[in-house]
Amino acid sequence: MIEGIPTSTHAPESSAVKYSASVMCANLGRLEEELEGLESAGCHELHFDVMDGHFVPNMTLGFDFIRTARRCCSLPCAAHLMIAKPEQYIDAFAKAGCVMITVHTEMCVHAPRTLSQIRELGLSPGIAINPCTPLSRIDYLLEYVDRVLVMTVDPGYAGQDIITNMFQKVERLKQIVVPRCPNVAIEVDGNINLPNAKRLVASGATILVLGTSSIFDGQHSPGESLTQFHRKLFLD
Ligand code: S6P
Ligand code: MG
Repeated sequence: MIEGIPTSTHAPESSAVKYSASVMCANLGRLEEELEGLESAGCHELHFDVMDGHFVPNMTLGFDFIRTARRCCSLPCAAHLMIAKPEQYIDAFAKAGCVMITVHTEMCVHAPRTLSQIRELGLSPGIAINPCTPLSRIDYLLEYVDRVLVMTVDPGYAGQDIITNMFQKVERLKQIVVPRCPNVAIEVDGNINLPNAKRLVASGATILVLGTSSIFDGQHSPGESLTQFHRKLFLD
């Protein structure tokens, strides 16, 4: 572990920025090795993208995969549900071992109820918002969540380019969140490479979802890539 990255067991709360590793971008043939390496390098949590082929045109990770992956390391698991009717699946994701569950505002007809459902299970609720959905859509939900996940690409796939006016969206969100709900984290997801991460952190992002643009490049070990990423983001 490199100096400067707090580990999950060494006061991650003191860190201004947390790293959430997007497991769908990992080399699944080496899952255990990659997740162990990320934990040793000081990664804060695992990010599981769950897609249903309805809300987004792709299908990905489900309960069984999460249950298996979480046994590879002791990092807390966050589910990013890109699915229709998320309220029907909260219990199942809790049972699979997710301690943070984020649902999309575009898919929540009764969002306060769904977010309370997550909270009542003793889990941490989050609300996600698509690039073209206005922030007003989540204004009345801030008191129900621990995090707002700002999609910086249209959800569905890894490896896309950031939608550049998302920098401004994150800045605006910070202006709303900080005076009202200072403990609500701002998470960004999609093409979080080093230059984009620098701008997004400066704009107010506090959780970075790291995928193919940073730690899962298919060449280097994700743990070593995280160490380098952190060093270049904060220490260089
Ligand atoms: C996209 C999904 C994301 C991606 C991640 C990929 O729908 O929610 O979590 O897995 O953003 O990272 P990258 O660096 O390939 O864009
Ligand atoms: Mg995601």
